[in-house]
This record gives sequence, C-alpha cells and structure tokens, in this order.
Amino acid sequence: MINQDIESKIKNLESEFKKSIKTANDESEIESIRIQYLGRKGSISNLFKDLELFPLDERKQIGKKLNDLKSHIHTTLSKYQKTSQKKETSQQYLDPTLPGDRLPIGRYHPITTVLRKIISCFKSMGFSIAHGPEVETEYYNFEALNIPKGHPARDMQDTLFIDDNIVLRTHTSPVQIRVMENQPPPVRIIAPGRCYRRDTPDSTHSPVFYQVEGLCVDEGITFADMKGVISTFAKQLFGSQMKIRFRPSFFPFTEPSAEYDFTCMICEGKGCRVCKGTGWVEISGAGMVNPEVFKYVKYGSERYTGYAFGMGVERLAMLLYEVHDIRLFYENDVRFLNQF
Ligand code: 2NL
Repeated sequence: MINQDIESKIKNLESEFKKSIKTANDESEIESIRIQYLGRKGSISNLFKDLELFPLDERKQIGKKLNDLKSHIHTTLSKYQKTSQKKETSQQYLDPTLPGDRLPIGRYHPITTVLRKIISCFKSMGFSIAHGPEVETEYYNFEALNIPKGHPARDMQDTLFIDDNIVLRTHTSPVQIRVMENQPPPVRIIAPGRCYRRDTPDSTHSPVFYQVEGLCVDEGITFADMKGVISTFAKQLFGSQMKIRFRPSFFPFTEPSAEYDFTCMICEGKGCRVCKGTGWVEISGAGMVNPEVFKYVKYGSERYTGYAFGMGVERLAMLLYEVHDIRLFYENDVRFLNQF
C-alpha cells in the first residue's frame, strides 16, 4: 500500500460518513453509524491497522489525519444525537394521534344543589323567591320580629355586629319583613340566603350558613295549610314515604310556635344512630305569624293570618348526602366536593 492510497481512503471515508449521517432518522440509526465508523472493528480501527505498514515519519503524518477524522466523526455524531433526542421528545409532545387531555368540568357545590332543589319545590307550590341584604339593621333583624332590646333571643343568637345598630343578619326573616313593608297581602314567598352567627365551629355549627324561610299571608290561612306545604316539601326532597310531625315550641315572632321533624331518612323511621333511636330527625321551627309582627308592617291582623317557617340548608344537605360534619361544606377540599 502506498501513501496516496490510504489518504484517499481517509477522504472517501469522510465523504461517505457525511452522506450517511445526513440520512440518519433517529437515535438507533445514529448509533449504528457510530459502530460502523468508531466501533472496535469499524472503518477507523481498520485504517489504524493499515498504518502499521508505513514507516514511522509517514505513520505520524497519516495518523494525524486519521485522528482528525476520528474526532470529527465523534463530535458530529454527538451533535446529531442531541438534536435527535430533542426532536423525539418534541414529536411525542405534539403527537396528534394521542388522546386529548380531559378538560376539568366544574360542578355545583352540594349546598347550591340542595338550595336549587328547595327553591324549585316551593316554586312548584306557587311561592316567589325574595332576596335582601346580608348586612342589616337591628330593627329588621330583631325589633320588627318582636325581639326587643334585652330579649334573651338576641343573646341566644350570638350576633356579629358591624357597627352600633348594624349586624350581619342571623336569619333571613328581615327579608320577609321588607317584603311585607313593600306589598299588601297576599304574600307567598321564600327567602333563601346566607346568614351569620357568632358560633365556634364544630361538626354541627358554622358561623356562616344558609337558611330558607317561608312566609304565607292571606285571609283564612291556617296551621293546616302550613302542614300541607311542609309535608309536600318533605316528600319531594326525601321521597314519598316521608312523614312530618310538629312539637310545641316558642319563638317571639310566631304564636303558636312549633318545631317540626321529618321521618329519619337513614333508617326510615325504625330508629338508628342519626335519629338516636327515635325514628325522627329535627328540621327546624315554624308557626303562625305573631300579630305583634303584623303591627310593625301595618298588616291588619283582624283580616289576615299567616304562617312562617325556617329551615337550615346545611342540615338538609347533611341528611340528604349523609355528611356528618358541616365544616366539610366550607373547607373547599375538592376530594370532598368532587363526590357530588
Ligand atoms: C327557627 C326557624 C323560624 C320563622 C322562622 C318568621 C318570619 C317572619 C315572621 C314570623 Cl317575618 N316568623 N320566621 C318562624 C318560625 C321559625 O325559623 O328555628 N328559628 C329560631
């Protein structure tokens, strides 16, 4: 072999390498080119073996050329390898055949769902929906409901004060007072909304809660009308086997007053832990509007009678969904909220 032969072999190898690296499509093709040129039995190794046939001075000169080619091949291969890796990950990311990401879809908060059920039930019985301010005067929150200053009910309800005379409403009754102030009978409304009390949170108390109050005033309205309305509501929300019962009670704004219970929906009245073996669960209070309240809104109590009732939305939601801690509704833990 003569000097020119091996030099042209080196040149050919270089141009051959340049061509083949351009056709390499992925990492495995680049790897097989690497083995072909730089492997232990590859083209570069073979040429180094040929080198032994040359005298020392020529060996140095040709060896340098061979080393240059070797390092050129080496750096070119690693460049290609890097860009190929990038290309492969970005191709994966953009692969249009992959299934799409599911869009997160929102849902109603369980309290909202129950509130909507309650509202649609009373709408179907001819009630209108009334709203009012959450920040109220003591007059609307207490006075007009026959709860005078110093009355134990004002302490009982542990009120949150904004200012002298200004409170966060402790119930939605002030909405009903405002409606009666602004329109003559007949009135048939429910007032759903947020209320506030200075309670320490526990499994059954939250300082923020929802209430729905109902009010019906007209000529000849009786306690029996209210029993019919509440019984229809109980059956619509919990099922047709629901029964209701009333127990005597006292509120300053109603006379007579009662507390009402539903059949325990957990054990269907047989007696269980939730109803403490009684078969009944307490819902809330109700009664005939006290004529003292009618005086404040200038309704003639000779001509008109009315009933009013309240209900706690969280309490109904807890019974409907078997939730044992009211605080879960206000912690916004999506693991809880996603179950509804
Ligand atoms: C409860 C349940 C109740 C009323 C609310 C009411 C409203 C007006 C007049 C008379 Cl404007 N009553 N609402 C009546 C009975 C019960 O709420 O347990 N409250 C302490």
